[in-house]
Amino acid sequence: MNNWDELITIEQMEEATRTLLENGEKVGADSWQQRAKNQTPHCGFGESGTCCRICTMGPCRITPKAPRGICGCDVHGIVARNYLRFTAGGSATHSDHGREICHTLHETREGGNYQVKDPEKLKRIAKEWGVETEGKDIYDLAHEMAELALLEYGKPFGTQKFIKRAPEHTQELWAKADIEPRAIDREVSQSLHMTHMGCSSLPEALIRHSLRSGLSDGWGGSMMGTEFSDVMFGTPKPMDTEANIGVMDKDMVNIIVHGHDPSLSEMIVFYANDPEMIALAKEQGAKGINIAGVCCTANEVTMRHGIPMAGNFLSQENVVLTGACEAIVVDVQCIFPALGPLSKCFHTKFITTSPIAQIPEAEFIRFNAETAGENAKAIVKMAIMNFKNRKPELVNIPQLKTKARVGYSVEAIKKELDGVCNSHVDEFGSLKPLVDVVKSGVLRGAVAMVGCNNPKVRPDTAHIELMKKLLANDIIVVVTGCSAQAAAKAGLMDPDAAKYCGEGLKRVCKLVGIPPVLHMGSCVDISRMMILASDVAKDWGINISQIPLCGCAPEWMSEKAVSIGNYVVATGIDTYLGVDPYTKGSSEVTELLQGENGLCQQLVEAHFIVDTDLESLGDKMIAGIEAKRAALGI
Ligand code: BF8
Ligand code: SF4
Repeated sequence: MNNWDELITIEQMEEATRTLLENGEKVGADSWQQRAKNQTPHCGFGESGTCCRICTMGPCRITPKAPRGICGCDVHGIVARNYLRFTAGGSATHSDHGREICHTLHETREGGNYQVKDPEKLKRIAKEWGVETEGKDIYDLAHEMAELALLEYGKPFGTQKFIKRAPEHTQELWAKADIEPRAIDREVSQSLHMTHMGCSSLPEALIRHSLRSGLSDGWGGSMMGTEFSDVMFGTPKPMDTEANIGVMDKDMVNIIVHGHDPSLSEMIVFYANDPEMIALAKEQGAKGINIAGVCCTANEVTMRHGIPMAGNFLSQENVVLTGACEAIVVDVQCIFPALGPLSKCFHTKFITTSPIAQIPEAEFIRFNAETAGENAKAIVKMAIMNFKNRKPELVNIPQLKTKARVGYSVEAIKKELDGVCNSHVDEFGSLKPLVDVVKSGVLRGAVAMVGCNNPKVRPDTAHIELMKKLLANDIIVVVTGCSAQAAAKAGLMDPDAAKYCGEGLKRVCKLVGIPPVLHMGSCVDISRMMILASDVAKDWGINISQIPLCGCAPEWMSEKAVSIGNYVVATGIDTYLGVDPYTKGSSEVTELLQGENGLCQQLVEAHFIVDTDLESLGDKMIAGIEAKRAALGI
């Protein structure tokens, strides 16, 4: 058993994975570890961004002998076009998730499958948007707001409503740079238009639009996804839970929820607690029903219900390899197609639920708002009835488990601080105490650590090692996505982990009663981080770019992560990447994105820093934070 006082090490996690892979070998299962080997080395043109297949005169690949594509596009145009397309893929994906949430909001009914759980938050947003709330039925208001929110996707004129939340200076920068996000679908469509054969090949124009497309995600689609999820499912508050593969239970029916959209997982969680379902599970010989999550779905349900986190992106196969997973239920994004054939090697039911993510060798149960209750019940029942099909000789649940305190929405962070300092600025308290401890140097600054796993980086190592280094240097870490789960799996979300921190951070954690790594949610919830940064800047009276703060995605892999990177930089926050965004083939594009005086820096006062060396990435972050402090004279 793990000793709670110790962090779980990467080696322990790798050893657990090794035993799981052995389990897989017994039944002929494939694994990402093997497939990554088969795919190595990767295509050098793809990795440097210098292959264009936008039209069928190509594909054109740029070499010293062939410096231009057939149409005459040079390497810089090709790399920049690829970068914008990559960004647009991410903006579309996050924002479409947000759109689904807005549709679900439109389906809320008194006593229905979906309800308004945080009416105060809905009213606050309505006021912000200039919508009358007085005397209105809360569901009428929800439907009106849902329609307005859906219009944010395609309105013919104007810009995203939520950009008004940014400090004035930031808004001015966006206006001056002509990157204020307009309708979300417009920014995504324009990205495809600009990169169509025979349109833009000017790198500055393509990168500038990448920032705009990213902003339509972070301050548009993602922010609506977060805010209206809170309205329907509740705004997260601190609560205790557990993490790592040992949260699966050999005596229970294990249902794993995986994907991103909380509309599905909320319902599954609800029916897993239904006495009728629990009784059925007992009839089938199980002690009960155990729900655990993988990827951002895990983050959504852990933040609001304290559901344990079984793992992150590169541990999604591990949950099936335990031989104790009755069902893995997925909605959208980051789902390995490998789960189809893998689940067939075990008794696991692999259930897809969204027309957006349809996968071979899965059972498809179409989930929609009107029938959500029935759908969820059918899925839970299917898992229960599958318990008897387990093969006991294949059950192997590695006993790795940590404690984690989660649930740090911006509202919750303010409340926690207020509990200590009684500064009562608005109904939630204020960020002033946080500003004061940063000013005084008790905390040196903060890092927002986000993003995925990627086989190009030893899984979770970059997240965990960088966090440890930052914490030791009195830098507080806020996390989302798979980075959050990496932290939780290691034990860094246990409030006791404060003892690994520098003296200043240790004191703050003890005083406020928080862990040194704060779980802020899923990847769409990086919008929470944007609000936090904005509010800190306002409370401090400085610009976002002056705060001793940076973003970091050390193991990122997806298009969504690039979209995020664009809006975090566009918000004025330097962003450190541990994996290259396929731009190294162009010195010009590299300079525009990463130059200390490049285009991004000039337009939005922040830029990207790419370094695949872990130590040096960490050193650069710390140096960056110290430089911001020095510039402020603190
Ligand atoms: O949206 S961090 S692997 S799960 S893309 Fe995916 Fe990356 Fe995980 Fe969530 Ni985000
Ligand atoms: Fe080649 Fe130009 Fe066509 Fe791209 S758009 S494939 S560079 S001809």
